[in-house]
Amino acid sequence: MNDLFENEKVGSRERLGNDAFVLKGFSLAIADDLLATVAVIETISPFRHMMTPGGFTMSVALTNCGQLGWTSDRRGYRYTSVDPITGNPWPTMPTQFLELAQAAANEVGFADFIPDACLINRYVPGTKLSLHQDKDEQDLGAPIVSVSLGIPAVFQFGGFERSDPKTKTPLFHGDVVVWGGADRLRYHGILPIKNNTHSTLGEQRINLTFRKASFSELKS
Ligand code: MD3
Ligand code: FE
Repeated sequence: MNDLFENEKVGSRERLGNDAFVLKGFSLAIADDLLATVAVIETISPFRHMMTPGGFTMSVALTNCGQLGWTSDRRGYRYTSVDPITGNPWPTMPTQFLELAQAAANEVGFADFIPDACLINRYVPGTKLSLHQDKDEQDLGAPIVSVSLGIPAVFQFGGFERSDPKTKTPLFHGDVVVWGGADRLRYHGILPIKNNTHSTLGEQRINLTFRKASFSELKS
């Protein structure tokens, strides 16, 4: 049902801003492989609900792969090379992930995107991600690439102040979004996920967010 709806737009591009694009269905052909790889990653670093510095437990469950992983606790948000739950490095970023992120960035004019962090968010119906900016990364010149899998979400895209007007964009299984340049620091969020079932993921949405968190080439 969702796949059918979405498929009518596969291959097209929507512009959300000067430097922000939705590539409809860009990852559809390899979506099953991506999900099989996420299943392996979560055996090494499981999904968990992190606590915000303000003391709230996030409704999104997350894990990471790559040299750096995004984490949150009472002391703040930051990137770490070690998973605080396992005490081990985050799982290596699969070549397939890296190549997908690179290809998507390249498609809209960001050449040579080499992400060192892939945050993997897991949503179930009712999960939301409140309006925020991504500013924990050192290299704000690099774009961010996001891959949506599973049940649909509505993405909110605002301005540079929390109160600025927002647009709403539905994101479906296989869609890839690239943000950079002028749009990199815009406020954004995910509205509460509606009840839905996806043919392979069931009542879940998985989002891969690729970022360049560090200036330096870290050793693993
Ligand atoms: C827009 N994740 O993890 S896609 C996040 O679908 C996050 O899980 C959402 O926002 C999700 O921080 C939205 C990623 C995204 C990331 C950075 C952005 C969208 C962005 C920076 C500027 C504008
Ligand atoms: Fe974000």
